[in-house]
Amino acid sequence: MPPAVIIPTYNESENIALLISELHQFVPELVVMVVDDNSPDGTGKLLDSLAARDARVFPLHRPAKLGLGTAHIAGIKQALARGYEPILTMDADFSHAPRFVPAMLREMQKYDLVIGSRYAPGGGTLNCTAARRALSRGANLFARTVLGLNATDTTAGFRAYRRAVLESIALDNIKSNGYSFLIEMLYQCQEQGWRIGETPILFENRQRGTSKISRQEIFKALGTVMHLRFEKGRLGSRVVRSTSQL
Ligand SMILES: Nc1nc2c(ncn2[C@@H]2O[C@H](COP(=O)(O)OP(=O)(O)O)[C@@H](O)[C@H]2O)c(=O)[nH]1
Ligand SMILES: [Mg+2]
Repeated sequence: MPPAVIIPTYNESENIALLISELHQFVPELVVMVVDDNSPDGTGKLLDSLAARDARVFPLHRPAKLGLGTAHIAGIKQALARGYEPILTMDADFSHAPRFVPAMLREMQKYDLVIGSRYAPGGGTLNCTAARRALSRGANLFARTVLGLNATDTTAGFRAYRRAVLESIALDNIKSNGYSFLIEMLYQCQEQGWRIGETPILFENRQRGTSKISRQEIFKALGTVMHLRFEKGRLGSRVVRSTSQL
């Protein structure tokens, strides 16, 4: 089965067509599953017209903005049902550049989960404000320290998962959204003992469209990390499957 990538979108009409075409330049067989939350800017309609011309494009429409985490889960469930291997996730805004996908796919020969990482040796960020860089660094330090995560980039949405990894996680028990969803998924993968690797990427701030991650989500992420840590302490070494309501 071919690999698939899941891309959540909310108002990404300026980016998505270009991104899909660039992805196919690097990985022609890639199935692109885009989870659109009824974007007011017409991203969903654009996707339907792309899908009519290209069988590798697979739009999933949701009725309203329901959050990044549930968008990932909806996409993952579809990708699992359709048998794709491996299953990648990335953002629509070119912060995760298609040119890094081949290296991530190559690393899947060694790992069960590969993270496109800003903080692995050779990685970095471009055009990000000092505030955003500090926020990302702080969130990573916090998640790594509190949960004992080994990866350097714990909030990155640029990932490649082996199917078996996703099948091992109780997706319906994951309630968190936004950044906390990504931390929670990584935590579950590490707890299950999967081999986790990182490939360096240059993360570029978006040039088109606007960021949708709110300040409120950042605070929720802090709460989720604390909740996961609490559960871990309470359950000892048992695998934690039920998770935060945050
Ligand atoms: N389907 C869906 N996609 C979302 C939602 N929130 C953000 N996204 C998408 O998730 C990706 C990351 O969001 P972005 O605004 O770039 O976050 P930032 O880079 O952290 O500021 C982008 O592709 C967004 O379009 C949502 O509620 N639903
Ligand atoms: Mg972004």
